[in-house]
Amino acid sequence: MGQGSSPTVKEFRVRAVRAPMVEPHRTASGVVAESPLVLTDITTDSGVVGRSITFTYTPAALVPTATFIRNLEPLVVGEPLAPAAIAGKLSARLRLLGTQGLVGMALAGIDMALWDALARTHGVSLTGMLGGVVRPIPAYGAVGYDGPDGAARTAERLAGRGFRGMKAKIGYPTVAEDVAVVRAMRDAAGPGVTLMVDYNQSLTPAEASARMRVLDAEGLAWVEEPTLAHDFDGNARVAREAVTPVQCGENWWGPLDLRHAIDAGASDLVMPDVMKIGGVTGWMQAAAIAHVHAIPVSSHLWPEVSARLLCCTPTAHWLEYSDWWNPIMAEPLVIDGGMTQVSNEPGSGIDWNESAVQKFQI
Ligand code: SMN
Ligand code: MG
Repeated sequence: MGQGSSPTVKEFRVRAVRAPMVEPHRTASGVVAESPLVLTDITTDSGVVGRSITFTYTPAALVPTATFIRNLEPLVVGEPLAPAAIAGKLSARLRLLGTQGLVGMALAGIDMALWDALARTHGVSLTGMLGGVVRPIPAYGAVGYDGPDGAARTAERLAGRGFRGMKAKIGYPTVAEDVAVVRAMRDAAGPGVTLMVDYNQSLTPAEASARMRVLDAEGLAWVEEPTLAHDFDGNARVAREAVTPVQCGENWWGPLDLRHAIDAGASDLVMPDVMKIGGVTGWMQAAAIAHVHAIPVSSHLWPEVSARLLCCTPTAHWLEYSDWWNPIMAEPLVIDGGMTQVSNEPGSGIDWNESAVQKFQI
């Protein structure tokens, strides 16, 4: 790259891995027992490599997503390393097909790898590349759908590691069981720990409102996805009737979904997922919309990238901590005293543990 000239995109390397999870993650809407991941490495003509993770939830979507990312390579190779411009070009080219689902995931995988490459090209962290300053963000841990005893065990472990927030999966057959889990978590975590709950879209709006009349007494920081993620009217009804703030976002496809949800009053808080919201480019647009509405923004999975993005998010709230992908990471995100510890190392924090990647590659 000569002075004044910018690098261009040279090539993609796309690999599919199935990373095992130490413990399956249970929710009211199913179990996640492993992480099917597409790892994308994009090399520039100056030899810099940017990397990203695409999480396909089910192994059935793994190879199709990897193939689709590979198929987009010819549209990106030779382009200047300008992630927002490339995102605009790709979404325009795919407008007739649509940019949700696997298409959106593939686009986000490319976008995140391009931003990583751009930050590394300039020798700055992703936060610095976006004009922010790296700082600690409060992180919460996950309590699975494991009943009161399981919730207590996990809550005690998380509190022992210094987490000051934790979120339980609920949606048991009765609200009394939901309450029992919250209380078990509180007793085990001790005083001063912020508690959240997540229904994973398992209730109807009417059921959710009825359960919230009971759960509102528990002092929760939020109730997540009480009903279907795209039933904005339904979530708005729950949000109107409940005292506990409603939190949604992990299933919104792009900043437009976030706008529609906010317009509908469907979510008091928002937690976009950096992949489904459209990569770093989509996240920054979503963060701006949330900012002008004064809505707190938390993250969903992607702890390394999200820790850096939340530093550039004016209404940053909580980082969702998850260690699911640690086995394939060279330097998994560090949490200290319940806060993210991010260095100023160039990029978005994604580097592979190559021997693990090769072991789990399919
Ligand atoms: C979740 C995320 C990914 C898989 C299962 C469940 C969850 C969360 O809703 O909030 O982390
Ligand atoms: Mg959730």
